[in-house]
Amino acid sequence: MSRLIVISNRVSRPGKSSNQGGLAVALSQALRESRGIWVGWSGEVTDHFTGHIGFAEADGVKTATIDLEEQDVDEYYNGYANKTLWPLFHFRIDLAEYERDFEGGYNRVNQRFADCASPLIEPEDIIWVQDYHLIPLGQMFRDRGLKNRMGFFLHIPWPPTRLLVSLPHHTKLVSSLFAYDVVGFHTEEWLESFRHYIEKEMGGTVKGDYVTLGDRTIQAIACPIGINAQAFAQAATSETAQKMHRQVRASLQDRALIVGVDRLDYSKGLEERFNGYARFLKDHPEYHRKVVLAQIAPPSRGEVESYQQIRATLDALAGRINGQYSDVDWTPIRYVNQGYPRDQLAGIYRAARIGLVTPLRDGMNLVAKEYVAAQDPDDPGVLILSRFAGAAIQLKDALLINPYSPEEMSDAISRALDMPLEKRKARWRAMMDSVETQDISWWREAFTSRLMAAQDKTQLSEAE
Ligand code: GDG
Repeated sequence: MSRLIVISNRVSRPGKSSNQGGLAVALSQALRESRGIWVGWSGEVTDHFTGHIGFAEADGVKTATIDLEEQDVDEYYNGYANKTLWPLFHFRIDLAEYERDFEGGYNRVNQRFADCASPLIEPEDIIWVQDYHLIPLGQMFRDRGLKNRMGFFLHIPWPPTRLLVSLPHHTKLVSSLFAYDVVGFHTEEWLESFRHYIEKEMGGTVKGDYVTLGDRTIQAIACPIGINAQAFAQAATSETAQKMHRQVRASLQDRALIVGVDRLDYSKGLEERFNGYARFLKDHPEYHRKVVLAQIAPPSRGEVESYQQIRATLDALAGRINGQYSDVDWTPIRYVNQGYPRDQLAGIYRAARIGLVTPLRDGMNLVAKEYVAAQDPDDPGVLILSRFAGAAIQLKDALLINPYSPEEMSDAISRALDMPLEKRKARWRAMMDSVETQDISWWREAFTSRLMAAQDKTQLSEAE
């Protein structure tokens, strides 16, 4: 069995299993079984970059991490990754900042990853690079003579060509993807945009899954990420979850709970969600005092200005809506800027009659799937989901809405609250089937099996 080498911006600390995200769990299993290594930034900042690698092992998973300099973090992580690529890839060119220093820092840190990881890699290893922080890394490995099978997975959307061309040196960045053997996206829509760019902007060709640019042919595929559905469903009935469930229900006094859970990010459509909910309160006075929206939004990327702005906007908006509609014994929005451990979160999902997931643009969105997995099969809640989340392709039995329309959001909320049990069950069953079938192990297998098979074709063309 080939060793799997996973490389991502951050490495999830092994061992904290109950709090680990699905991705960490899925990758950990494959890493453990293949005796592989997970390589990434430690999250630590050092005065001078030395290239020192910190090795650790927990639960049978080996990790190799490097520390970065403050300038690296500013230019690569806060800069190019989160001020340039993140907004651009979420269709927000109005928020994207194009600074030469960011691009320079991004390339420098990718070179640092390449320098540190290359000596750890053996010829038979399979390399799997994760996400927009490390797009050019594969090319840098090839420049260092690595011939391994290499895959890349993009966890965020791929933007339309007309937006992508606003990025300085976009052709250089995109061509570097041709160093990989397999490049994966969550949905056909993102894959289509990628192919469009290659054909129209670069004169490449597409034949089925094969995309050719110059003398390189790679496979570009859609491979939707899932969650560990079984584990999540179990978490929702754990003792911790039940306790949380009871606590939340007791605080509601028979009111219906609507829940939102998102990193505090402008792509998640929180402002539009609050406005849609306000519209619901305006349109449906009969529901006053009968519903509560709990929005859990742990702050993220607080060093980036656009995140400080969205936070200030939401503070003001939640205050305004609560000011307008609250009573001394009822507050329509509970806006919470803290995170909860996974089991507690699962209990909150299960207590909620509606899961309100309304990103303006999202590669996939795992919260939608977690909400489904956490429901009580005998009395499931209703998922309201943005059409612009990758997850909408699979979760067709959610109430799909345009998150920019407060009216659609208002109508969907009242429809969900009025939905009879049998209809809720039927919709939930269909969604749960999809969440269970295309779960996180399915995703990992689907991608890595493509990557393993990719070698055959390379060998063939070398032999020809
Ligand atoms: C990127 C893409 C794609 C959130 N608050 C708490 C908490 N979370 C967990 C959720 C969920 C995860 O964070 C968020 O995942 P999403 O998929 O919703 O969004 P991103 O963070 O933007 O992820 C996205 C994903 O990558 C995977 O490819 O789906 O489109 O943007 O798992 O549960 N977890 C806990 N407490 C919290 O308060 N424990």
